[in-house]
Amino acid sequence: MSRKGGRSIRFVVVTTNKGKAEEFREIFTRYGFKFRVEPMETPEIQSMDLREIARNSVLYAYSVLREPVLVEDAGLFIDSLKGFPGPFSSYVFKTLGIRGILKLMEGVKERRARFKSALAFYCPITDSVHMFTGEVEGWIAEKPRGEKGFGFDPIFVPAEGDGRTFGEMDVEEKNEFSHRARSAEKFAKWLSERLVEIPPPYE
Ligand code: ITT
Repeated sequence: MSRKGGRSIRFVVVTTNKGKAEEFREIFTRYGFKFRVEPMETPEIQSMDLREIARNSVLYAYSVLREPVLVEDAGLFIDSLKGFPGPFSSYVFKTLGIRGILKLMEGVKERRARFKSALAFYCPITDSVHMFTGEVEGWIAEKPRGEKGFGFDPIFVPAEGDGRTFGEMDVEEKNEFSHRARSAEKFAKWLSERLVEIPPPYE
């Protein structure tokens, strides 16, 4: 088993996002997994469903890398904006940015929001995509706070926290609540339970 015996499938985490990579690293190192991060761009299909986007990207990544591979797609869903920016979060972050979102939220009292994560793992041994999801509820702060994390972290306050934004938390703290930590922990537990016999060349 991967955790006890150190026996684990080698896999590749494909992401261009250094913040994400750091969060995965903190979790997967705890499980003793053998993995590397590949900053490869994958085409993102247009879909309202993060799972469909992640599934498509992981199959593309596997077609290039030919190794067990993990891709995650995430987004910020704001209730009063009917779930915007959701699957468009990456594009909206680069265009409107945090300021743009705060502008759209000016004078809005209902500030509930959630981050969602869909993690897709393609396993050549089972020849299937295994999907894991995670969510965190919270609200949009009035002003950005904190320099840590990435993306919309400075304006997201997790409901289970102490009022600080994700931008004010270290990776370990963010990983106690985050959407990504939740999907990654589900994946990590699933993988730990299955790794008994790993055929070469994947061990
Ligand atoms: P890869 O696709 O290469 O992994 P990306 O940054 O494009 O990197 P996503 O499409 O999954 O990743 O993420 C979309 C955007 O949503 C991301 O750029 C951030 O702006 C935002 N986002 C996702 N997860 C976040 C988080 O934990 N904290 C803050 N913003 C986040």
